[in-house]
Amino acid sequence: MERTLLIVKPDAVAQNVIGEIIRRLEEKKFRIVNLKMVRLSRKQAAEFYAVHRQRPFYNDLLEFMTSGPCVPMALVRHNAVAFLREAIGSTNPEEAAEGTIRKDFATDIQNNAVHASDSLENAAREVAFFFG
Ligand code: 3AN
Repeated sequence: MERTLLIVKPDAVAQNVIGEIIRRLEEKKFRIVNLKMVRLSRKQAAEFYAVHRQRPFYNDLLEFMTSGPCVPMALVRHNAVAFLREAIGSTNPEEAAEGTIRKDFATDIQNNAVHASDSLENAAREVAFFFG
């Protein structure tokens, strides 16, 4: 079993689809082992996305991620990291597969509804970031 992190981002919270996203994950056999609603501070968002600090979209990303509450959750499943990345779809919703969360709920490449850890190593770091 693996543990990974999903964040329902502020755009999806504003669309009232927290429950629908959770329903889809539970249907795919992810077990929620931790969950909360938080409004990230600028400092927290900067730390979480530090890997992107040289990218041109970094400032906009921090603005977006601090624009409203988000819902991080720790999920457990066999092969959780890869399965979750598949379930959310491509970063750019125009490239996301049918039936993925981003295909259905993302607005654009920045306002893309959810975050999911991209490796087991990052999953451990990101789960610890929110849940200690
Ligand atoms: P993913 O979330 O699919 O792992 P990353 O890690 O490359 O994608 O990007 C982190 C976040 O940064 C994305 N979820 C998105 O909100 C934002 N982002 C990524 N690429 C772009 C881009 N080209 N323009 C604007 N925002 C972007």
